[in-house]
Amino acid sequence: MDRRAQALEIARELGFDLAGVAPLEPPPDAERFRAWLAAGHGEGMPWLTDQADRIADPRRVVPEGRSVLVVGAGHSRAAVELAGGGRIARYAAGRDYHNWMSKRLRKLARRLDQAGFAGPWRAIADAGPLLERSHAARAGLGFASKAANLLHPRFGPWFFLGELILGEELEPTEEPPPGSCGTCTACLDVCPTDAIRAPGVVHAPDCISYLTIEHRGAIPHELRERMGEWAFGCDLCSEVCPWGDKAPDLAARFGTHERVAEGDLVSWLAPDLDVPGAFNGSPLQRPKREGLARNAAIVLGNRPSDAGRVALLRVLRDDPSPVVREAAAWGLERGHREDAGVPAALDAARRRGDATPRSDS
Ligand code: B12
Ligand code: SF4
Ligand code: SF4
Repeated sequence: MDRRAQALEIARELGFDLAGVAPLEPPPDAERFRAWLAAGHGEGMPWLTDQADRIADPRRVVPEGRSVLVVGAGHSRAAVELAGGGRIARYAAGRDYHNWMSKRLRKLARRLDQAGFAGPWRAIADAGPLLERSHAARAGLGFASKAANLLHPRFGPWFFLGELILGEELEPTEEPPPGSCGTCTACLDVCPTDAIRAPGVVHAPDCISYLTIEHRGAIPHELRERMGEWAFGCDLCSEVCPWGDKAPDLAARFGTHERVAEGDLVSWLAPDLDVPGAFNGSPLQRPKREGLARNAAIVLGNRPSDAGRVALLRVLRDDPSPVVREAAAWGLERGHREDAGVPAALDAARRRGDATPRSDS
């Protein structure tokens, strides 16, 4: 067996569904990435701009590196809805894939080391300075799509990526699996915020995934109704993609976190919600308490209920965060304008200055 086949076999033994090799050199889409940043599509994520040179040329990250072993792990499962309403992205329903991926990449490095492959062993899973989809396409894990997601004939868009940088020059994998979007435009048509500006080009500041996970402070008013039921992430452009129709059910792989299985959006509004404790091991920790409560207030406005109204009124009066109080005012205005007690509470909030957008906390 040649060296590349041996390395890929070890990756599959460790439970990765997909594996391939790309050379450690500027990824095919490096210039596209720079143009994307220059056009403001990455606004709000300074870590991308700050590391742009390293991302566009990963030899700056690991000068002794020679190859990138790219792996993929499927996470397809049925849609996830919280009790009482509110949706979260399927990838976030269970255990945090970053931990899953990082642990296995470390194991992979150990196994390759034992098998005599040369380091350095730099593992990357999402947060590292690498244009993952582009290296993954080069390594044969899938093909680029109009939604920007990398698609695979078996998993559609429903798979995560991770990488291990080796010090050994392995023969790159051949071409990506065949496939293309063809004339389909379903993802462009379904995106509620028109964030997919052109095929393959997502304007992150308008993407619900960015707004609900990465964005700090108030969410722009004009995008709130369009968030609909999405309280964390968004799967719409993946759900409509015909390439994902036959993906296997892998719900058991990452499981379902108990706060997702049993909790509801109203519980996200508790002023003393201990997010690291309540969402231990879950990706839902990322927006912190303020972000989760802000998202919940907006979704409860879009999908009104009695329990939501009571919780929003309490938040408007008492919540320590001005961002959350303002989101509660918006939610009440949108979903409960005429309901008993709401106009008076909104008047009082306006007098205090709580019903105007704030991004300062
Ligand atoms: C920043 C980021 C985001 C931002 C910006 C998204 C974006 N489209 O750039 C936000 C917060 C919005 C986001 C959202 C999501 N993300 Co994200 N994100 C990243 C991150 C950290 C960097 C991406 C980046 O550099 N973007 C810059 C652009 C230029 O690069 P790119 O989109 O990767 O480039 C490809 C396309 O643009 C395409 N392309 C460019 N031009 C053109 C033109 C044509 C004609 C075509 C066909 C294609 C094409 O080619 C490139 C290579 O494939 C990566 C991890 C990483 N380190 O790479 C994860 C990553 C891309 N995200 C991922 C996921 C799962 C998501 C969500 C599905 C999560 C969710 N359910 O809420 C959504 C999907 C939104 C979408 N349609 O892209 C996965 C994607 C897996 C896959 N199979 O593709 C990644 C790889 C994380 C991981 N390790 O698994 N994400
Ligand atoms: S994740 Fe949602 S908001 Fe973002 S591009 Fe896809 S459909 Fe649009
Ligand atoms: S929904 Fe259609 S256009 Fe969008 S990524 Fe999937 S195949 Fe391509």
